[in-house]
Amino acid sequence: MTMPAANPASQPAILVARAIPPQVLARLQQYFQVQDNQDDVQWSATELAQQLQGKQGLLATGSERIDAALLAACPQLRMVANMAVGFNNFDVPAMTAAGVLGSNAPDVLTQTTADFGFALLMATARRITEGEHYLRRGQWQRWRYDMLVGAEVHGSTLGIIGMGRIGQAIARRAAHGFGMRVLYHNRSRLPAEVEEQCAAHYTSKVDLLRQADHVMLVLPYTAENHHCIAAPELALMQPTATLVNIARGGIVDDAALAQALRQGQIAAAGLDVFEGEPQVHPDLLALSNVVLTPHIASATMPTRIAMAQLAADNLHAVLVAGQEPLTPVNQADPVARARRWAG
Ligand code: 8YV
Repeated sequence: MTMPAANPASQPAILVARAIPPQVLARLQQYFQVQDNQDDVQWSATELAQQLQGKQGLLATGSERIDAALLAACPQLRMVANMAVGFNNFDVPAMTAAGVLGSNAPDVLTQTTADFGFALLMATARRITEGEHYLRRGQWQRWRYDMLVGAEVHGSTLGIIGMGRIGQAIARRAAHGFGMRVLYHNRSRLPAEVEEQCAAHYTSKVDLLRQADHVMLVLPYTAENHHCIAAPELALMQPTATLVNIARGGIVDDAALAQALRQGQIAAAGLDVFEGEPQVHPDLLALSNVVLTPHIASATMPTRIAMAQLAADNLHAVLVAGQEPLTPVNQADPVARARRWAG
């Protein structure tokens, strides 16, 4: 964003669905008539549609569902910019059919999220939170050779399911920083030079689950990926293995995972995302061999500012500069788009 629009009355109207970093909000206010939600009120779908009346743009987070009903109720809406790389809150075909553009926020969170994936892997394999709870409960009386022994991380085999930008950033940390053997499974195999940079070997999902000491999930949530890890997949893993999910709730069958952990079918899990979050399956809460975090993989302030700024830049590109989104997730149907833009 460079030049403010000359006449505030002619500025496009947008809604910012949740609280965002104030410096990004201030920049948006230079170009748009902004209705913000810095109180971070969580609206129902009906309330969101009400708040969106007369707005051409929406800055959303992963929490707002953008579907056919909302789009039909908001005929002036032209563009939704998600402050998240994942966009499973978008019904993309419905947006495309309605002539509404969507964007996500890739790249800006890749390294931060990969750092967190590694932190969760380390905490899970080396039983860090379990150790802290043990200490805080006053159970640490003396040293013992087998007290809270965990699994090796360095030199072990990491299996990554979902080898997009974040998966690749994790592979580089694993191979080059920890001397790990990296296996990956992905919808499509990566070009040879990318495999080489990541020192990663393509395998089937079954072989990956059988061979990996640690399995990391970094794939997008789609209908096909629902319960990609459920009882049959957990049964393939080693009893000493750990599972880390930094992708999305619903990719893992949380009830089946709790059972596998309880029965010692796998050793431990690190979870940043949950089915039906912010609710967490009670069986997971009851287990000590799970590290649980509240969907914070991208939570550093520089990264959250960059995510909000990229969403703002996408709105600016479309609604102020008359360009295409910088990081689009769809190409709106041209006839429906022309109709909406004319309305
Ligand atoms: C967000 C995420 O914090 O970008 C994503 O896809 O999962 C997180 O970084 C969350 O979706 C809120 O928008």
